[in-house]
Amino acid sequence: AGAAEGPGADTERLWRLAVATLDGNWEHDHTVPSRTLYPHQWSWDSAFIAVGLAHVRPDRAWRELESLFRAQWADGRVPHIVFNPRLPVGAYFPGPEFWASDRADGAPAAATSGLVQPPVHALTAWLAYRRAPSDAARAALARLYPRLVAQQRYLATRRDVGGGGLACVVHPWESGLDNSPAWDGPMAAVPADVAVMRAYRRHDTRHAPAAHRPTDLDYARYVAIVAGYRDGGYRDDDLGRRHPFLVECPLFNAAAGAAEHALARIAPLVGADPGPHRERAAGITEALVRRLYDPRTGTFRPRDLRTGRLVPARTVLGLAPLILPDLPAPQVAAVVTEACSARFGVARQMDRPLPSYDRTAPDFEPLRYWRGPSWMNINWLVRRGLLAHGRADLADGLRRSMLGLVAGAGCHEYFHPDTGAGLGSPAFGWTAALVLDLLA
Ligand code: 9WN
Repeated sequence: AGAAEGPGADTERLWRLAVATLDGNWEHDHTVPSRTLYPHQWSWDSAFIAVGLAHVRPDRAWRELESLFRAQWADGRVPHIVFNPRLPVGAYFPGPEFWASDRADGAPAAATSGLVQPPVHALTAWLAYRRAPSDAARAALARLYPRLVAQQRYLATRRDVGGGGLACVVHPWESGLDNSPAWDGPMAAVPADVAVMRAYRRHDTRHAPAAHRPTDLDYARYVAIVAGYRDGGYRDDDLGRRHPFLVECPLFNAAAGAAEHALARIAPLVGADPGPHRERAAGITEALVRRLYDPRTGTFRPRDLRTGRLVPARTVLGLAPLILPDLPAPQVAAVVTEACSARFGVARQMDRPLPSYDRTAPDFEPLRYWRGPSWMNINWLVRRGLLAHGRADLADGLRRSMLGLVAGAGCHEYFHPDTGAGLGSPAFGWTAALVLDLLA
């Protein structure tokens, strides 16, 4: 699309569309991912959105992050949803009454979920600051710093269920890639009753076709896992013995590693010592390679802690370790090979967008959410990884592909991986934000 050619009418049009989308989704102190599908505040959405806001409304970038971190729990966890009390019951399922955070120890005053999402916040806070440095931005960074450190500490201590130096996710929602084929194996072991699920009313399928969303069986399991965790007070002790879903995810842990690298950059600005962050970053990279890299296939894959095995599915999660600047050369080469293979098709000149799943797999589903469609946040992370490892040529191909998607379909939530057609929410926060970052 013309937007890829640099400044011009199309660039101007995309810029205005993205700014209008972010403005339309702004809600008193945060940005909703989507007015229809996700009308509350989501954790990693806010992180990506802050990057885009830094280009146009820097004060809002800090309000976005600070409102999220105000809902941080006493143990350091940053909840994946902060509920807006102004919305009616039923605005989203599962809503605050289901999560019942008010009955859990250490929960904040606001109603929240009890799960987390990939910790991309330190990275995006750093990028937002670099984009628009000011005294106010530095003061916001100084307020956020101890909270970002606490977020990392929670993951490194309470969530290292495997004991090998990586954090585990306790629910597919925590991965951010809810129904990725990566979770099929671990999810199959979760007992769930679809009939019980049907007693609830799903909210998502009122706003998007059911064929583009997770299935009822997925939802039955999502709800069952939350119910168990909630009934245990969202406590993390003894998870290995009692929790049905425990997985070490390469994207989640790459985000945690990138967070330590970012904190090492932030620390001197706020009068803190970067040394411990550098050490922890190195530890995470080493653990990722040791625990999640499979030399036989040359891929990073999630480890199911219940079986001890790496999951077989080759998903876009496996490309995420590229965001680690200290990823060793053999693993960089392997991930680039995987990215450029027929499975994912990254190239200088891309003929189709980057899919969320191996497009050669027999169960590749081009319409169903994280089982095939292309997503802007993942594209953005992979692009950053390619830039970090000297592959500006491939990063540029990805950038043009991303801009082409939005030029053709608008700020959709996800895109058909063959046709580029827009799917899910048509006015999606992080798509708008990350397009601004590409255009700036
Ligand atoms: C559950 C908000 C969120 C994203 C996730 C995406 C989707 C929620 C849902 O929407 O998840 O958290 O209801 O499907 O999978 O990555 O943060 O945009």
